[in-house]
Amino acid sequence: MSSLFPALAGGPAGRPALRFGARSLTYGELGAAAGALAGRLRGGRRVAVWATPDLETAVGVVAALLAGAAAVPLNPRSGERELGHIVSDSAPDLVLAAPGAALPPPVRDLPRVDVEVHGTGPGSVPGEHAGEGDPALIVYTSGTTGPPKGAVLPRRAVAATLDALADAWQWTADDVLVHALPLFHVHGLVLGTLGPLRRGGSVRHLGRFSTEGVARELNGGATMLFGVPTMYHRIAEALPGDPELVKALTGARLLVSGSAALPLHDHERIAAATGRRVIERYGMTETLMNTSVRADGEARPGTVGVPLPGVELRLVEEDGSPVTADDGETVGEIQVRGPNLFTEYLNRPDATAAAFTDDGWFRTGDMAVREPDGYVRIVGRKATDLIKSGGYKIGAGEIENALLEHPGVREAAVTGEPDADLGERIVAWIVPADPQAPPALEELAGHVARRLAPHKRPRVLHHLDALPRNDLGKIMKRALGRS
Ligand code: MCA
Ligand code: AMP
Repeated sequence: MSSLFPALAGGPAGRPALRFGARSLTYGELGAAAGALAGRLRGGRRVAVWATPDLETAVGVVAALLAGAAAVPLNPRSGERELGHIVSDSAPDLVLAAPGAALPPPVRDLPRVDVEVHGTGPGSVPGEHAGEGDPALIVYTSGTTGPPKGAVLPRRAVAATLDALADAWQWTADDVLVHALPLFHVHGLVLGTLGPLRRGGSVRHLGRFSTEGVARELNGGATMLFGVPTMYHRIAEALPGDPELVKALTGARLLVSGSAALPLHDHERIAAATGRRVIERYGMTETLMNTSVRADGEARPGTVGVPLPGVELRLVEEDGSPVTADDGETVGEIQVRGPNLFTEYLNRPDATAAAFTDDGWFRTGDMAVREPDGYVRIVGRKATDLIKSGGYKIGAGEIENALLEHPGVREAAVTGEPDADLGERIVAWIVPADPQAPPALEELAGHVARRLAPHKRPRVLHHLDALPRNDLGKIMKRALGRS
């Protein structure tokens, strides 16, 4: 198949490719380092990558893809429970990590290969011996219940989505992207890292998000910013007192938000301070990118734009019939079809089958309306048990299960409630085992953070005498919070 990274073999070797903090690699250096590592990985099937926000993560993933293996990015902040599940479910041959990175137990037991970023390669980048249907990445994503599922993303999907975005955003080798997104999800890894490398452009990763970092890089030559709404919210808050940030956003070629809805208030505050419009795109781990406001189109706040080239999108009624009225009012579930889709949930044929209609459309679970001119406006989600906090998707069920493992918890329910910064915040409702000594929020937050991941921890806790249940014993979450 054609290469995922033509610029690695064909472009000018001195061109900047990656910069993480003070460390950087040109295309020549990246080709040498990733090429050498790919030589060691050749013949491998699947490799885990300890996805810290470092050069090594980017080099490790590129090397895996050059070798024709699938990369399984691991969140280094995940707890033992979550890492244990991902490692046993994906059964990687080995783990790639930065030299010196401390790996916790379930990952530590895998054969380890350190990623050397200044390795000397064979002088040429190896050809990519993999078919377009072969897996490129396995990215774990939460469902309403149970542990996260591994979405198997073929090489075709990565290439298709990045090329469709290049078309929509006029994204070229001249672009310098800045972001601070985690590298174990699609947004930061596929769009934010593989995207610039496929174009032959460059990326500067901030390591950790700060408005100062965004201002510094955009004022220092970066052209594009990618972020989740929480980041744009923090930018909107900082703009009135930060002329450098105003200058930075004003001068950027493209400001893109995704992973959750950017509230209109933040859209408007940014536009008022800078004269610039943030554009939104809509995607999902399973589908990569589906729609976007185009760089040459009208930036219409509150919408996620139009389907990307190659993506078929329809809205469907409750009974499965397609919505025919593009009237901006009729709500339906978004279903998509195209080369950007995943192939399956790893080891979960049941879940894979349930995710698709008989005629091959993927059910996103997102509810939307479509304007007469095709712009899509997302209005909600089908599942109330999915929470989006800081741009992370979090299943209520997995947090409830973790809470129930705490000795102080007899019953637990988890909901999301609006939060100006995070979009939604996680709320835990528990019936304590001992009403005289109910566990405190910090205790339960630490418990969940250690088992699952810090972003899954509850931020609000309510103690109840009993959970509201219907006649069948099912918890009535809608009744929570109204008492
Ligand atoms: C706090 N911390 C704890 C605890 N409490 N650690 C352990 N135990 C505890 N009890 C720590 C955290 O680890 C962290 O450490 C710090 O306290 C702050 O945590 P938190 O409040 O959660 O973080 P934040 O500063 O509020 O983060 C906001 C953020 C983040 C930077 C916007 O939410 C983020 O990076 N979001 C991006 C999500 C994303 O990329 N989603 C894409 C998936 P420390 O201070 O050391 O950091 S969606 C996707 O891919 C689809 C395809 C799409 O459409 O994009
Ligand atoms: P994830 O499963 O973590 O990949 O998150 C995918 C989900 O994020 C989608 O199903 C949407 O609910 C949500 N999402 C992504 N981008 C947007 C956006 N621009 N506006 C609203 N929701 C979004």
